[in-house]
Amino acid sequence: MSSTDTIRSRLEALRERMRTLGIDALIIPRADEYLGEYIPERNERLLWASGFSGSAGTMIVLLDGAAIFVDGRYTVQVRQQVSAELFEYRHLIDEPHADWLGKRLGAGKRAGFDPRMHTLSWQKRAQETLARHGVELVELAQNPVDLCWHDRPAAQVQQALLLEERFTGRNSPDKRREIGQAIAAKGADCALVFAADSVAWLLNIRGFDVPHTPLVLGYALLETDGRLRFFTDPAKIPPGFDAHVGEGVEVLPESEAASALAALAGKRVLADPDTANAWCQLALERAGATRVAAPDPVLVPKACKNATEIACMRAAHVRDAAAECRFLAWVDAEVAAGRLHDEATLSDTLHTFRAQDPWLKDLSFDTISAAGGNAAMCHYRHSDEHPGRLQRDGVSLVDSGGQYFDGTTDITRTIAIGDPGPEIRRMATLVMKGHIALDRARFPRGTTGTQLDILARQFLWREGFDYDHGTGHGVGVFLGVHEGPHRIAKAPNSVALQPGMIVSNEPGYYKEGAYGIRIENLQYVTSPRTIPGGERPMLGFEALTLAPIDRTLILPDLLTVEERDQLDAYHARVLAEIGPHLDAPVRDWLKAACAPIAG
Ligand SMILES: [Mn+2]
Repeated sequence: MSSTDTIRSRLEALRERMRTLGIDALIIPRADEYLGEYIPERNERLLWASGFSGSAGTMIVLLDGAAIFVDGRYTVQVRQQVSAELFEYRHLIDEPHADWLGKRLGAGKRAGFDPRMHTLSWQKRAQETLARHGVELVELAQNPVDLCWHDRPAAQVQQALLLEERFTGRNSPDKRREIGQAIAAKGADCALVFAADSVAWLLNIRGFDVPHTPLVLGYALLETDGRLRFFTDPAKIPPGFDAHVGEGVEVLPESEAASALAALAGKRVLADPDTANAWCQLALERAGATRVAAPDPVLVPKACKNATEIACMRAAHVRDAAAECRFLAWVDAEVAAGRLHDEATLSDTLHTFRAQDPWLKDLSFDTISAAGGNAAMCHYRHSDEHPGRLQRDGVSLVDSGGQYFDGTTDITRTIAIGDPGPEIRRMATLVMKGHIALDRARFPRGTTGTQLDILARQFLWREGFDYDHGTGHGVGVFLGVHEGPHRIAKAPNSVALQPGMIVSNEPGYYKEGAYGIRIENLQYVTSPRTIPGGERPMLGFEALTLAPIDRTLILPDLLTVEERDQLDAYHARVLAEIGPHLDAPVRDWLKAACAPIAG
């Protein structure tokens, strides 16, 4: 059976269910009941029903057709993976799917959705939009995909890791007490801690349930006194867990969550409508509990890393940088020898260098290895069958990271292949200037990433250029490579940057069809310091990522003396800290790569 036939028969099976349920449309998002960035294979419902494997998208099954909504990153991919015979392609951002659906169905029709797969905020918005067209949004008790998916993979059951205090710096009872107090301060009796990485932080555990992020899937109810009920598969809980988390933690199967939520009648329960699924919050409402809508109380404390966590991140970054240096030296040598490898070989070779570290658990995301014009696509993923090949006199972009037991890394380097010429060098220098300006920023308490974003873009803006992605995202410690609540971006964000927060610094420039440039380091916010001669203490950044930035891409004349000094000082630090971890040939390469910029 061709894949179009497979999908056609799956759609027919879904339509059969829809008729039984009396619904005219079924909404299937690329999300699962835990609403995280990565989802296990058995929860890839959108992939099963459409063939689309991208990380964002929504499909709608109608009785007489189907549509798939993806954003600009996936307009090419969706046409390759999803049959045009069975689906119409729609733009997720330009044409919000609820509005499209309302128009398409018209008054009196019913659209079904699984409230476990959406946030409460999504549900409220969709309901409002559909109501304008007279369409009813109908909650489904069971997911039609699950009912039709007969060879669905079984759940992975691997025991969780108990992270010792030498990695976390704080025990679980201490964290739970602090968050409990924050919950009480919001006037709530308890909180639904829904995000799996928040639960992982609270309990000092990590798991194997999804690729790239070490999560134990599940969610929790936390009381103001620090008592916690964790709803997950108890088979994942290892011996020693009780002693590890201290008193007051109960592990229950997820099937018990419904009755636990129903028992909260009359209580005030804090929940984050933007991150927790609608199912949990609707269950609270129906039980007669009062929802206190507020951001996940774990987010800010988790984002502000303590001294132990920073020390662990530093250690992981030194080893990761050594692997990156071996890789960069290898690329240089191969290109010099006339061997222009393909994107997949670069990605695999870098993985091999990282995997020499016994503390590597996984990559922190699928490596972006993009040669030539492919790098102009910010979220490019090379194909293993037909990878692009390095092109002489251009650049190659490699964005990658590792999940080590002591830390998470995320680094992008843009590598000159031969002589990239004056245009690429000029654009790389403008990107570099922005990266340096953000790196050396000083700012008072209360400053947000939104306010700092222009530092990284100013040189591009001045010359009439920009890039269409954020400048920096938060990063966890052996946890999510993308975490909030802070970020550095044009979009308004009201969370101030606080000491210990880790954030990426990744300006770029992309010329469609031609080339792409991005320079990314992770850095953390340093404690307030009094500036000699100044009045007020200022926060700043310190780089965690320690790998050379390709100096052959930089036009020294476009740098100020301060910028040159800053780059030279960074490279001197890279050489001093990473050099001792490398053997002779790579160390010699690093010495040359870290030499001061010729003035
Ligand atoms: Mn990043």
